[in-house]
Amino acid sequence: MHSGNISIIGKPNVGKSTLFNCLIGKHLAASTHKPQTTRHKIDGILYENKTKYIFLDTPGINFNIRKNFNRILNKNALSAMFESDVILHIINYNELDDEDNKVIENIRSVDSPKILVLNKIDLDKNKNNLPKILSNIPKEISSLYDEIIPISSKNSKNIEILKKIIKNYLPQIKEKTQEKFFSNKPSEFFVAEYIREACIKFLSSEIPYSLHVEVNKFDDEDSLTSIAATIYLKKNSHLKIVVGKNGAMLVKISKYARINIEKLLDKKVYLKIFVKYDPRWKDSENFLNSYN
Ligand SMILES: Nc1nc2c(ncn2[C@@H]2O[C@H](COP(=O)(O)OP(=O)(O)OP(=O)(O)O)[C@@H](O)[C@H]2O)c(=O)[nH]1
Ligand SMILES: [Mg+2]
Repeated sequence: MHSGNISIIGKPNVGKSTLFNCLIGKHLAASTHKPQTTRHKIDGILYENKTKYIFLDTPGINFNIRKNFNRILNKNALSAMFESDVILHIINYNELDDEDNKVIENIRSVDSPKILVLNKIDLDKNKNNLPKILSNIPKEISSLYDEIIPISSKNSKNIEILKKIIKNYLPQIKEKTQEKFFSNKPSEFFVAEYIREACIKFLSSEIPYSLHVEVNKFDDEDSLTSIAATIYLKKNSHLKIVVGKNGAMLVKISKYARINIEKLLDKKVYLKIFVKYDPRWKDSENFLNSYN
């Protein structure tokens, strides 16, 4: 069997998490229209074609940084490259800007095989653009990569071809048995992520960036999983927005999270979410340490 780590890296918002979910066929990683959605390195395991693919989704690499928090996100994303047998560098199909170039500077020093993935080709209404776009990539950049492939994560276009290409670069191992796990992260992690994803989707721009979710109880019984979680907010004034009129926003967030948790666990879920004001979460050492 072939097996190895494949890291998915790139600047924010190019579709890394969407591709990650598409590759493993499960909604594991939060993916939204807002940049800097992903905070953690997330692994997802796929057994297919006599191959064990261990995909790593990473936070968008953002070099406009002054804050500790962003620095930690970047460190996590970049460190994933060094644990990888293959690196997938994702860009928007028709764009290669300064932010992408900074990622390229970091990739340069890594020995692993590299694949440049041009995502979102479904947006290319004039299909003839693609050959031109490919030939416009400067030779100095294209020569860094072992393969270049245009895809659409949204429409699953060229995803099977991408998996086959990746397989060619993965080492062979003796292992024959398949583990049951689809990730090394515990279920609690995904519960917190679905709640955070719902917040990013339903709340206006600045609030989701300054909140943090913790799972306080996870009782897995035969027919029902009972879960309690808390959303911690950095500003007191955000409390009434997150709860909403007569609790309507919290109901919406809970419903979105519960439906996704039920799909993941394949079980009925009872989910209770609390909302609290905690101005210190972003600087707390525990919190920062959880981002590895
Ligand atoms: N049209 C189109 N949109 C896509 C495609 N892939 C991703 N998107 C959209 O791009 C946006 C960003 O997607 P994400 O998967 O969250 O991007 P990301 O790179 O993980 O972002 P960060 O975690 O913030 O770095 C979302 O609105 C996606 O729906 C694609 O193939 N086609
Ligand atoms: Mg992401």
